[in-house]
Amino acid sequence: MNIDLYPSRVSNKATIKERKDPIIHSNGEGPLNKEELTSYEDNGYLMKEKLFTDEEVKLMTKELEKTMKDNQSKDTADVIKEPGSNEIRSVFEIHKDSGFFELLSKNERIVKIAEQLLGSQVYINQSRINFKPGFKGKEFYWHSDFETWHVEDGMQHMRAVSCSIILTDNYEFNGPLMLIPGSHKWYVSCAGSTPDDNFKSSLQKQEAGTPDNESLSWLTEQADGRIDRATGPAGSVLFFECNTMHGSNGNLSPYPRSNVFFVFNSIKNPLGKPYSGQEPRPEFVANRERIEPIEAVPS
Ligand code: 6CS
Ligand code: FE
Repeated sequence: MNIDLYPSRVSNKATIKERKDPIIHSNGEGPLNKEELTSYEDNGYLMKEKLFTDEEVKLMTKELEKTMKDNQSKDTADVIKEPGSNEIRSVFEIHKDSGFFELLSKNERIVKIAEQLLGSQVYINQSRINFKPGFKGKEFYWHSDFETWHVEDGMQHMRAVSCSIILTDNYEFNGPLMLIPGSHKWYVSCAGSTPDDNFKSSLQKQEAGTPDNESLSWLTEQADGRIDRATGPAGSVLFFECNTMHGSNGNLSPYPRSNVFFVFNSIKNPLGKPYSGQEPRPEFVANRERIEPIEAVPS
């Protein structure tokens, strides 16, 4: 097993450690300019407004609705329902649909930025659509994706980036992603342990691997009390570093907050044995089989 640089869920006390990996793994060449790279380095995320046109968003929305309809009556592990309702919360592994979303996951406008940030060729570690329907879309509690991908999927280094394509306008009031700027520079080693088959509940409501109040308060203090919200029009794209602390409130508005997430991982950082010592999570949530580098498709 690779050396565990980021132990977590190994004691009943949370601790905060410094990040060991670089944030930007390349010499900076690529589509993002200097101030965008600096903003990503400092905050741990970057919003690219309207990276996709309204025409393209219309196509994506049509595919989103089709995906929702096709999965509504499915009772499979990769279709997650909202707690307490039959509303779809997430559909995973949409990049393997050999159709619209597979092509979108290879779009050069997002792949080239991922390669610039990760300093290598990339592959999709995980993909999903989070629907967050109006009225029924529940919260995603604060967490670092990397903490889960490290402990439960054996991702050794912080060398992955989530690319969230906004499909329906993300307003202040329909449960936008919230991020603690600068939180990616620290690693919260969470208290507690990992229940067996944790993914069967954590994708609906994450408990294990969530930071304690003291650590969260400390992270927001380092950010001078700032908590940012990733609002923006459909077609915008949020890139957020794998270790940036984020979460989102429930959606009490009539307006859905649907985003497509492609998690790009460096081909130099393939998943190994879970550091929890448990069985690996299933393929739909942690891709181990298809890790050939993406050939970006011009668009
Ligand atoms: O466990 C995971 O991989 C998923 N859980 C959350 C809350 N965010 C990342 C990912 O979708
Ligand atoms: Fe997450």
